[in-house]
Amino acid sequence: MKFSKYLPILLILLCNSISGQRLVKTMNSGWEFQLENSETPETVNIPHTWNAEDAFQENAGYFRGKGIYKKQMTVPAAWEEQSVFLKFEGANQVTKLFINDNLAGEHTGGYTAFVFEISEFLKFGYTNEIRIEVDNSHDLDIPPLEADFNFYGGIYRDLELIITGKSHFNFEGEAAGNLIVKTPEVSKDKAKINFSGSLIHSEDSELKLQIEISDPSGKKVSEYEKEVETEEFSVDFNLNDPALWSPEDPTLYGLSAKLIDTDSGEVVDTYSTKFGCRWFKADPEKGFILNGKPIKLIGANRHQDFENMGNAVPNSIHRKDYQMIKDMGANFIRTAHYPQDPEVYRLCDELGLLVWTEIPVINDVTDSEAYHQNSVNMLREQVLQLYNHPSIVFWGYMNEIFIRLVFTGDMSEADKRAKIETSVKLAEKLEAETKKLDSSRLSVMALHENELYNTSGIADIPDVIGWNLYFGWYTQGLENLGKFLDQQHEKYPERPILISEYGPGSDSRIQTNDPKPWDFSEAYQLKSHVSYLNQVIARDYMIGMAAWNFADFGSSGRQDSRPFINQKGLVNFNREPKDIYHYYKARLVDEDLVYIAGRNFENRIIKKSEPVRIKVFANSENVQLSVDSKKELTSDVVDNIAEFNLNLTEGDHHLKAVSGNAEHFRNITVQFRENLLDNIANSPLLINTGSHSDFIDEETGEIWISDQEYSRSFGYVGGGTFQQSDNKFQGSASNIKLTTKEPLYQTMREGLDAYNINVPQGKYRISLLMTEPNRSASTKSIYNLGSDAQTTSEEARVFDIMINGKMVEKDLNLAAEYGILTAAELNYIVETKDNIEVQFKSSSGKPVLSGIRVEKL
Ligand code: GCB
Repeated sequence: MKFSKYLPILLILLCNSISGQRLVKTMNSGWEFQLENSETPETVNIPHTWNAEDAFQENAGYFRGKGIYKKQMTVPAAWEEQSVFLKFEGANQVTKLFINDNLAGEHTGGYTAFVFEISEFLKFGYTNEIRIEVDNSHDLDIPPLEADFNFYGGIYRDLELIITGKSHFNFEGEAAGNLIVKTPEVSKDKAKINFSGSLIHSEDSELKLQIEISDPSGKKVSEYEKEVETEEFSVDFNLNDPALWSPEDPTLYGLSAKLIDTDSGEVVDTYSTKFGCRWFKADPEKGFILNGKPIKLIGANRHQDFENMGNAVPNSIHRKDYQMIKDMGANFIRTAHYPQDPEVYRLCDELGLLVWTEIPVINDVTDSEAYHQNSVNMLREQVLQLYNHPSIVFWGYMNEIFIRLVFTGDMSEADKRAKIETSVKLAEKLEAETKKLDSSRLSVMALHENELYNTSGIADIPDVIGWNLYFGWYTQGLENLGKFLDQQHEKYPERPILISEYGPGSDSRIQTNDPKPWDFSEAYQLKSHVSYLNQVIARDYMIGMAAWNFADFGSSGRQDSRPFINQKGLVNFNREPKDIYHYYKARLVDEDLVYIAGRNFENRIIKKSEPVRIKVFANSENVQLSVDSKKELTSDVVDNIAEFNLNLTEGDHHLKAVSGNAEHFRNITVQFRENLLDNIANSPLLINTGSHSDFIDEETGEIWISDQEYSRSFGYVGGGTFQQSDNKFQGSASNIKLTTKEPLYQTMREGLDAYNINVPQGKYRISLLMTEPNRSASTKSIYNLGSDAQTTSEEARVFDIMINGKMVEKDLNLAAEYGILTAAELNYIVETKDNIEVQFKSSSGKPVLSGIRVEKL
């Protein structure tokens, strides 16, 4: 065969090219994994976390401890002439690497990369055992100490094996193999570039360093070649008329470097990176200035977890998220509350998103040398690893650092002072370290709404201040936002400020035309974001704003309308957009756009006298809406919303909205409340008692309509909407056990006398949905009331229920019989001529009713 005579040459070429290039490959697949407390190992792939499920389970307290990963690796004999490294893009939070039972490296911190050289531990030509122990136990010396998100444990980012020649670029230290490209001077005409780093020079070779810079089109624009004399290098380049990086035009330059063995000509190691040319500043009067032009930063925060995956998400999800953020028209992202996957920053460079990245020093500080040092290490790793990304403009190092202090009731004044002192000291260290490593970017910290940040002086430390502001949610009044900002601006005129977080929780299952704070409706989320956008855009001094949060995310301590999830996302945990995502799009993108709101509100069950309220998001001056291909209505667009009040008949209707060149369709169904009982033979009457919102059952599509007072047809008699005393939430913001329809049970009518339903003659099943909302309610049954009941501080809630005069529950104590915050559904069969009257009579405390279903049998 002709081919065979070339085979040796081919092999030589192949071996050369393998040994000549840096080889990088993932080591993600096929690990044996075992938690320290489990008996049996399982096989897993990286990215991996052991908390994807248990962080979302009842009585959370997800597992925080040690997980052990093992793998056999056959190491070719030829690698003895190479250097071998393992690179972790991230593992939460303390990692120990053992090669053949020898400790090869140890790292603290869950959100940055680290590299261990393993050459000296390997048996070349043999099978080697790799064991990795990762521990996410709570540790008072490691940030974050506590926060409103889950600290999922595991090797949750890619793991790479890297093979280079004996001489190679340096992997040691916090940069984890990153070599630094600086752009110390950039203008329209000229950019100065500096490339620096260090290398390991094996004794027996002469080396040269070759560097090439390519422009955004890939064309070589500059090069450098020199014998290596020292292990440190620093090379300057000049570019004329540089292409400037910006969100509209994210142009990237390339830099590639080679280490070449001078004698053999062999490339022993390579390194490549992208960088961009831009300049910027934060002006306390004019806001953010990029390449000489003001730009209002508008975008979102983003957590890194995803439904059913925890933090162990593949790069494809990072890509999807950032593409969605860009498509929304955002130009800004805060990677709250920690450095994210390396892929994230590559994406932000490429897509054109300005970035605030931060280290996870959140809520509280430990006054220990180790905590301070770990914080500094995290900061150094963040800056040195991410330095080259032109998208990054802010280095953040603290979030709401006094919140634990403010909310801890029993802290002594001396302890408070000590806490403030150590926090300020740490901030000073972190600021100094940031500036030492990178004086070209802006330092920033995020504060919660409290004057302590000003009085303690901590807010004077960074270049820029971000306020996390929840007016209209945690504190009263959306309109108070502007007042607060103006006061701050007036008091601290030299301080550039932005809003680093804002936004209410929302749940696609909760729909209303009458939104209220804390109702978790999509409508309130819209109302709140419109108001924030208007108030910030009207103020030139504001640098910008970042919504909290791009997506719903896991937080095991939370009990909102979906337990264990923070629901302030513009999109759901699975990234399905909520209405508000489309609103931002209409508000921020340039091309024609129109969207009929209410993807989860297509069934409108309204009073005959009420119009059907339709909101259309658009970015032109007006919107044309046609209904059933006939009526054509026009409405002006105000704040990117056109509103239509339609008088429609019962049944299905087809809506078409047109704005500029864009169109959007939605089918809606209208039913009149007055007719529901006439139709009860076909569909049960479902009422979300005690709530002004409709609740949509995701499993069945059934709609539990908002409550109404009885005049005729159906409704409550007496009582009020239940309001938790220590909480702004309408109803009880608590996980309700034994149901997935939490909001239905969370809201309730309390102290009612009766519920009337004027049904036609027949036989019915009445279901009463109830829960005891009071966490400390007495669970003593009525039969024990008396001497021992008096010893409990809480009054027992005990009541009778009668249906059409017949006692169906005597002395019902929900807490005693079904448990506190537990869903109870009580069903009764009733035959009647024309009416169902459910009466409630209290013996102690107020009766409650969360929902009522009337079904004709
Ligand atoms: C904040 C925190 C963030 C929380 C958010 C919230 O201010 O910085 O971590 O998730 O509020 O939803 O309460």
